[in-house]
Amino acid sequence: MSLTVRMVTLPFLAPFTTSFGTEAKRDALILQFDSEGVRALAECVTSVGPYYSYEDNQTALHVMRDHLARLLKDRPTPQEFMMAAEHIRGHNMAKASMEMLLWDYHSKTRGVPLTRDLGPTKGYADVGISLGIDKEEVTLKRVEDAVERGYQRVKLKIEKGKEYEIVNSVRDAFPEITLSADANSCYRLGDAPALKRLDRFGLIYLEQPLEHDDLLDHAKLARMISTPICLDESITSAERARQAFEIGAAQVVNIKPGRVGGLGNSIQIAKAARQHDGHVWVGGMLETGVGRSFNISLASTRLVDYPGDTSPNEKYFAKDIVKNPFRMAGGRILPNKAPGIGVDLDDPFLARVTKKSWKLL
Ligand code: OSB
Ligand code: MG
Repeated sequence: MSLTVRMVTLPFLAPFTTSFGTEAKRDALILQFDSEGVRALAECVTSVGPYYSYEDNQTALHVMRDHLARLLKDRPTPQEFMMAAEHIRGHNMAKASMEMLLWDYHSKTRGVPLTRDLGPTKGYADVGISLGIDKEEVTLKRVEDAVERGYQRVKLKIEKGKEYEIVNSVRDAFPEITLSADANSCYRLGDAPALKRLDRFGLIYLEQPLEHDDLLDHAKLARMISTPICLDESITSAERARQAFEIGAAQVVNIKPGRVGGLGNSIQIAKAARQHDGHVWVGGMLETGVGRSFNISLASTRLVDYPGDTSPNEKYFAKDIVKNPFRMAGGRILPNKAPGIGVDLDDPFLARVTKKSWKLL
């Protein structure tokens, strides 16, 4: 039995800018668990710094190495692993990477595609695109390209003070498309008048306008604007999802398995949302094809009803570490059919882009 974590660096085709910063490359932690002839894989969604959340690659490595790795020795189920890890507060991304590793491991052990183990499936994921902040003409070109490629929804990253002009110009050029905006927590409740001005653009939702851990002010904002609110950062567990829907802080939830501690919690959150007549979609963290494959399996379940940020590998990387990148057709991506996540690693390329590796078991 062995557990290896590799730090893999892949340059982005174009820098990705959000209200919290710009990333030019992905430094991904790729986990590999080998046991009894089965090789399981997963990806930790942390990045170089604690900007999207308090976790980053270094905290995740520490928590995995010093607290979580030993829990894998008995090859627990994902549920058993999460129970054993319950005494560790937070660190959902570190936990999620191992939880997902175990989903892949057990699905592969039984020779079943991961999608089948996640419950009733649609058989495909509906795909939207997330566009980073850029100059107006660049954004307009990217939207045009996305529409041509068949993306079912376009999400624009926005920043405080510049939200109106960018949404206005995209909406003006594309009156019919399904459009959303993601603030990544850059506003406060006092900015409600500026956010109310976005109501006229008929956005399908406004994603995470207020603080990364807030519910209450989102509930207040929801009563002041007509655009539905989608929460991303604020939803870290099924309990938080239930609370958010109960107080009217959200009508939509962006589920990222990494943020919420894995696929088990993702499914619980989706169920909580649907019980409250909320909408559900699967987000992304600029993952390589390894992390993406989990998202696409989750996005294929019947619990997910809105297009997600699950664009195919080619959007971000000239070359991915997987040999079988996802292809999108008609705005949909089919999950892999091979056992587990069904991803074929390009081992020589992986070795070339690996900057460092650690043996945790
Ligand atoms: O808020 O959804 C977000 C990327 C990094 C951090 C946060 C977010 C995002 C994205 C990218 O929107 C979505 C993708 O992976 O394609
Ligand atoms: Mg978001």
